Amino acid sequence: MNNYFSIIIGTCALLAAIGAQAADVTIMQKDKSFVVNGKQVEKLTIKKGDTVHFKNQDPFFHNIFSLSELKTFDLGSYPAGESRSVTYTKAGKAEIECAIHPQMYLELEVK
Ligand SMILES: [Cu+2]
Repeated sequence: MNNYFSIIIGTCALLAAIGAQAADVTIMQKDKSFVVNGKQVEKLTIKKGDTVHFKNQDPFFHNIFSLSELKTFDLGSYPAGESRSVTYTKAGKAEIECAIHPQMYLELEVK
């Protein structure tokens, strides 16, 4: 009986550990720049499995795309208040850009 409970507890601990690894990272699009925790950023490091949410906080449209080999995507253009998300499942480096504002540029490192 003890072993049975050990297996259950062990499985729960393992699931909790897997769940804790993947996080949600919110990047604001504000004043035509990328902002994390109130600070303008041009570089950001996240963990493998993390989901990045790009939230438009400007009163105009933003776009999000990346041509990086790590993960190529174009999440389209979207208005104020909306957000788009992307999950990184592999480690590496990616460049994130906005097709509407060429000055918006973010170097993402996935560890
Ligand atoms: Cu933009």
